[in-house]
Amino acid sequence: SGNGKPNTGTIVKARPKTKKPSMYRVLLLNDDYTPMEFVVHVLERFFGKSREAATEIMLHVHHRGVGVCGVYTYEVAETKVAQTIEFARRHQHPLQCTMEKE
Ligand code: TYC
Repeated sequence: SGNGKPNTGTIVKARPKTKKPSMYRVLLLNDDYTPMEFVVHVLERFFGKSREAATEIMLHVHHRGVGVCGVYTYEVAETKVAQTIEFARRHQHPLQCTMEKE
């Protein structure tokens, strides 16, 4: 209550719930065939990375097998994964991308 009207027993405004959304890591996976330059381009185009940051992530994935492209809310992460896989497929590269809850 607390809204000035007669109290009906309905809970009017308690603390507004500002739940933080769960966040998801988007991961890029290494393979033996996708050109390094293509991976750098994907990171620039779909993940907003600079040439330098993209190269660093690409080399990390190349050497370690997997790496983080970014951390996003569920729908944004899902969209970036789909865009990456579709763009790679269209260029006939086997590049794979996935997401995991943080
Ligand atoms: N391993 C690839 C090569 O040697 C390069 C590469 C890096 C592929 C990162 C995928 O996610 C990847 N051409």
